[in-house]
This record gives sequence, structure tokens and C-alpha cells, in this order.
Amino acid sequence: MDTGVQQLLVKAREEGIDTAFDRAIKMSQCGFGSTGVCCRLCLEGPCRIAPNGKGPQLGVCGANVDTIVSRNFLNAVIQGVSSHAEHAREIAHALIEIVEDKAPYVIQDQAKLNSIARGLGTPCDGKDVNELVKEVAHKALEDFQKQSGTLNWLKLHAHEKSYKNWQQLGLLPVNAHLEIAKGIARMVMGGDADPANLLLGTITMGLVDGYAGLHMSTDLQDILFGSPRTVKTQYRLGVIKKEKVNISVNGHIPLLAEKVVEWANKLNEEAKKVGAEGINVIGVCCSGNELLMRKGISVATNYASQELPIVTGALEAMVVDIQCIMPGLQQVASCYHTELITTLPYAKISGATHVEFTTETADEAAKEIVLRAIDNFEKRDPNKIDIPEEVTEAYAGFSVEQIIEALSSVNAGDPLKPLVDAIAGGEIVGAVALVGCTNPRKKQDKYNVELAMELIKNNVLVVATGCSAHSLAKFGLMSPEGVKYCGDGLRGVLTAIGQANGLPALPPALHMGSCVDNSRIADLLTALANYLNVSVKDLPVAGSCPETHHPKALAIGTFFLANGVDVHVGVNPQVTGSEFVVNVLTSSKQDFPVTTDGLFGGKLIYEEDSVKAAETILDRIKKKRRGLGLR
Ligand code: BF8
Ligand code: SF4
Repeated sequence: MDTGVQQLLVKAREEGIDTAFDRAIKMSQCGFGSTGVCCRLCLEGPCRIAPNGKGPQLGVCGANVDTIVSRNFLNAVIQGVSSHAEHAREIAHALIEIVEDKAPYVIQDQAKLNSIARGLGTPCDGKDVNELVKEVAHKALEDFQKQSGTLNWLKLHAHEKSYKNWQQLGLLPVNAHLEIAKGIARMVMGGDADPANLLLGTITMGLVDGYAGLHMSTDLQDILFGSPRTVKTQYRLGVIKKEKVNISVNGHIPLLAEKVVEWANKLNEEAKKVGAEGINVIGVCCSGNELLMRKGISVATNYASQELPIVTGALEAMVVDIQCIMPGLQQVASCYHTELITTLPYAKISGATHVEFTTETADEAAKEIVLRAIDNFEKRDPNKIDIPEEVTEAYAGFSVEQIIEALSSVNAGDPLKPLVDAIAGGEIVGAVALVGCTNPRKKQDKYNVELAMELIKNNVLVVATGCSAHSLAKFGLMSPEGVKYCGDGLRGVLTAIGQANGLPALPPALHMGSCVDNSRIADLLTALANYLNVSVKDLPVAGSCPETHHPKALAIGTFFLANGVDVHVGVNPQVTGSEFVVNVLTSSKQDFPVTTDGLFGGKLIYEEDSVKAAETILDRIKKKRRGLGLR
């Protein structure tokens, strides 16, 4: 239990303030929506298909339950894909403004720039940084414009065997915007009415998500802000400091968050003029992850409890950009001195202050935001201040580059060998990526942590991103002491690698970043598959999102399914109304004619109980081990 969250939930209730957890209790769930059988795509409806055959079995237009459920699933995935694709496109566009001297940022990682440029087939020799950045950024923007071929970023990162499979099935995306538009066009009333075809279209959207969303965002952000390296940091609500001006950043695209940190440093002395000891920037959700990975900024909490930093009564400003920002933040902020500041013209919240952020005016906007926070310090109500004390130490910053470097301390000439040997020898049974969200309908962190504990006990290495990573960090699984929860084999390997790198041990859960950084996990899998000369689908690995809430998580899951990685969700994915869709996504290949397992090698696992989910995941991992000839 996150005691800080509990403490502030009690405080909020005593003060008559509703949070997402209260709203979740009051909101009943509709049985039709929960199973995906409700269609409101046109004004002949809404139509809903009655369960158990008792009542209407077709919509007014004649759409059956399989078509309706597949269309709704595609709809959800498109929402996730468009979020990630917009994220990537904004960074690409910012890079062009930067090298044209229109935006005040400095390119930080030339080595990554060179490696991405080479991968894209762009010669580096004789070019200055600006020229090369511009070429890479234009290659990125091509992935939103080209009318034939496939995504540059897919060719850059996809495993050869997966690529061939998608090519044969005719699933390769052409450009991100085209596929998003086509996906919506096939989903509308009177469009695609073949559920199998709709689900294959969803796989194409997953590829757009993975390559033109996740991978492109990570690559370009690393070029701009630097590739992460190991950092030590603190977690939990205790990172809010009573004596300081506290600013929390919440959202996803680090262009704003990085500037807020820069201006907080520059204006630190100004804070002292109002009686504060300085300025403290803290992270929430994925903006928190981005700053944590590159700057070691501490993290207060994750998605479901994002309103609670305000309830401490000591938060001067909450600055947000886009995605996973609860509109309810403003109701809570209005009960305190906290100023909620929106920044993007297409993501405003009524009642909040709006300070427009563009890359060209990044300095002016960030300066104004920090000055507003400083002004708010004196508006605190001392009677309302209550900050939970607890903090937990954690390590983060495990980019693929950093993991390889850590492994190089064990075997400089062949860094992947120690990891592969440990997998082959059974000390490490497999690896699971614990990714995604927290959800106010679930007990926050419980399912993420329970699943991780169960896996590491069984010698499964955990890597984590997004809000799941926050859960694991808060409960000590991102610190070397966490190895006490591991099985003997995993503990031995983590201790040996950690000690070769000057730590008592590597943490049992490696923090690999924000949700777009699931690309880093995909890169690690591709590297392992190449090393072993197998497909990604053959590896003894899986992905899991025990506390899913956002359609982005479904898009990321679809990307991993397309790569042949099993994906577990712990929250109802709202497809259970169609036996056909359930079979395609969750059946094993021998049990049903067309399945994602048969076509790609990975299937969806829906299980709310984390212990049972771990058992199923372990069974699948062991099956994949046997496929590789391992015990
Ligand atoms: O992109 S993990 S709750 S904050 S959707 Fe949202 Fe889920 Fe958190 Fe980050 Ni990802
Ligand atoms: Fe009803 Fe068909 Fe319209 Fe959906 S598209 S609301 S099923 S008539």
C-alpha cells in the first residue's frame, strides 16, 4: 500500500473533495459497453447487441456483434496510435525548428544522432550536426507523408523475420497519417464489416504505433535530450518539500517539462525572495518518467492518484501538456492555492490557467510558468498543508545503451553473452515487460507489484515503463535491495552484474522509461533475437499491463502482439461480447483457424488475478523455452 496515497485520500475525503477513486466508486459500469457490443457510430443507433441471443442480434444497419466489437477495438487502438504519432511528429518538427535557430534547445547526443542517421541510410561524413539533424527529422516527417513503400522507422527497427511476415500478410503501413485516416474510414458506418479484416487492420495500426510513435519519439528525444544513463532518485509523495516552491509536471512530451526544469534552476534565487528555500520540480506520470530517466528528477506518483500532490496543500503549480491528464485536476486545484496550468492549444481545461507553449516561445512560456509558481507560494493555507513523509530510493535510466554498457563490465567483447548464457542455463527463466497504467477502479499499484513479485520469485527478469514502473519503484523493486524477493538464479545473475558495475546488485526491475520507451524494450528483444538467430516470437518473454486504463496501452499491446510477444492485460479489454474476437486474440493457434498466436506467435491474456496471470505467463514462457530447445 502506498501509505502517502492513503493518507491524502483520507485528507481529501475529510475536506469534502472527490478524487478519481471516489468517482470510480460512484460510476456504475454498463454491461453493453463493458463487453464492446454497444455501437454509436451513426444516428440510426445507438445499437446494442443482446447477450445470450435473447434480443436483437443485429444493429439497424445489419452489423453483427463480431463487426461491432472489432470496430470498437480498432477505434480504441487508433486513439492510442494517434497520441503516440502526434508525440513523435511534434519532436521531429521541433528538431527542424531547433536547427533553423527558431527554438532554444541544444542537441545533446551526437552519438545517437549518428547511429540513427546510419540506420536510416543517411551518410554522416562531412556533415555538421545541424545538417544531419535536419536530414533525420525530414526522414521522420516522410513517415507522415509518403504515399508508397513503408515507414522509414519500421525499416530502421523491425526484426527482419517479423518484417517479412507482415509483408506477406499485406500489413505494412505506408505512412502514419494515411493509416490513421484509413483506419477511421474502415471503422465508420458502412465501412469494413469483416471482423477478421478489421482485426488485421488493427495490427497495422499497432505497427504505426510501434514505429512512427514509440520508436520515433524515443530516438528523436534521445538525440535532443540525451540517451538515459543510470540515475538514482526518489519516489512517493514525500518528494514534495514543505520549504520549497513545488512544481509538478504531468503529461508526456518532454519539450515543455525539460524547459520547466531549466527555468526552475535559473529562477531558484527568485524563490528565496518569497521565503522559500528554492524550487523543487517533481514528476507525475510519463513526463515524470522522461525527466527521471535523463535528469534523475524525483517522482511523486502515477496516473490514478495524480490529483493527490495538490491535496498536500504545498503544490504551487501543476503544469500539464497532453495525454492522461484528468480534467478533474481543476476541481481539486480550485480547493487549494495550486494553479493548474495547461500549455497546448489543443488540450485546455476550463477553469485552468493557460500559458501557451510553443517550441519557438519555450523560454518565455517556461519562465512565466515558474514565476507564477513562485508567486503562488505566499498564497498557501498553512492549515491545509500535510505532506506524507515517506520516500523510496530507486534506480532508473536503463536505456538499451546503458544495459549493454553494464553487461560489458562482465564481458567486454560479447556483452549479450552473460545474459543469453543465464537464460540458456535457466538462472533467468525469461523476461517480462511490466508496462502501462494504474486505474482508479483498481487498488493502485497492487496488481503491478503482485505480478512483479510473483515473476521475480520465479526467476523472471522484469523490465518496466510508464506508470507500472512507478508502482514497482515505490515498493523497492527498483533498488538493489529488491533482489531479496528474487529466486536464487535471478538474484545471482543480478548480483554479479551489479557488482561488476559498482552496485550491490542490479535492481530486479529495470526502469526503461516512459510509455513511448517501450521501444527500448522492443530494441532489446530484437538484439537478443539477432544474437540467437531466431525470431522475436521465439524468445521466452512476454508483456503485461495489469492495471490498464488508456487506449494507448491497447495500441502498445497490439504492437507487441504483431511482434509475436504475448500480452497480458489485467483489466477487461471490452471485447468479450464477441466470441470470434476473443478467439482471434486469445486462443492458441491449434484451437482456432485464425489467431494472432498462429499469425504472429503472440496472444492476448486477460486475467485480473495477478498470481494466476503470472502462472499463465510462466507457462507460455516455458513453452517458448522448449521451442528453443531449453529446459
Ligand atoms: O503513457 S502508463 S496511465 S501516463 S497511458 Fe497514461 Fe498509462 Fe500512465 Fe503515460 Ni502510458
Ligand atoms: Fe447501429 Fe449500424 Fe449505426 Fe452502429 S453503424 S449505430 S450498428 S446502425
